[in-house]
Amino acid sequence: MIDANGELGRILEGVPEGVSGVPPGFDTLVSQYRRGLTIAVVGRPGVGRDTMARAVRSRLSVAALGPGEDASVLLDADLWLYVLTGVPRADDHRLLEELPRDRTIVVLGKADTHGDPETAAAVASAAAGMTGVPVNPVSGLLACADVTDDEWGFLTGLAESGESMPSMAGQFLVGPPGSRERLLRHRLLRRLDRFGVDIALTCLADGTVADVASLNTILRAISGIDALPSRIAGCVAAVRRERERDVRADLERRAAEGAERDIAERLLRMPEVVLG
Ligand SMILES: Nc1nc2c(ncn2[C@@H]2O[C@H](COP(=O)(O)OP(=O)(O)OP(=O)(O)O)[C@@H](O)[C@H]2O)c(=O)[nH]1
Ligand SMILES: [Mg+2]
Repeated sequence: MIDANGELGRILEGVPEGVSGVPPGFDTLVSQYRRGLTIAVVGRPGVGRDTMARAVRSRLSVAALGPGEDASVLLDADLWLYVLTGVPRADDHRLLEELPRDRTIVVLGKADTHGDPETAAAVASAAAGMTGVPVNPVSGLLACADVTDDEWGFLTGLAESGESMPSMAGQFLVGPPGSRERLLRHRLLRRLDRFGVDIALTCLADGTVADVASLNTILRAISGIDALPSRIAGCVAAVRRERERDVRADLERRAAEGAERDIAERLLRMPEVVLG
């Protein structure tokens, strides 16, 4: 632990009082320590990692790296968001074991595909039992659905004509091939999937939503994404410890290399830096 009131702590936290500011050459160390939190979204291929990364970026305003990133960039993340789509398989257990437990959040992604929130919660709870960590059901798709005015107008028309979501999603795809109607139905299925369209039509039919903004609010609430900030907050202390370890390693390297030995050694010698 680095004592926030000691010289190094003050430099890192940007409290110049009592110290002469960031020593020359040490500004990258400080900016590395203070950089925003980055979450790497990981899991088996096809589980919805890209969509989940988009949801975290757009809904939680936290930097999220998707599967397209370089392995080395992913390794630099502060936290890992591990996406399951059911109870964990052998591959999931193996991948999870490689991640630091105190900086990994596990979610049941594509939670909407379980048909109803109770079933998704039951699967998440079974997955939690098998992994030994909490598992939140989250639908990345619904979290960042953002129904457009165009889609809203179309959905309103469907609800007015008494249409509901068929049990087989394919049966929703009616209309002449290439027509606007068929195109919009296709787009809605791709962007909201069966459960999202069902929710939209149900809410329109029973008058729960009066405009597109309230529909988007409901979709976001159902998505489960808003349970993640408290899970992230629960990992912040571990992230801080990891960054402090990085600071120590950087100072030790500088002291060994000699270029900034004096100041690096001084900062390392401070009693506030507890070894180990
Ligand atoms: N219903 C539903 N579908 C989803 C969700 N998230 C992703 N999908 C769909 O799952 C498919 C794969 O999504 P991606 O986000 O690309 O998943 P990925 O893990 O990056 O997969 P690859 O790119 O195939 O490796 C797409 O068709 C998405 O629309 C979700 O929360 N709910
Ligand atoms: Mg993808």
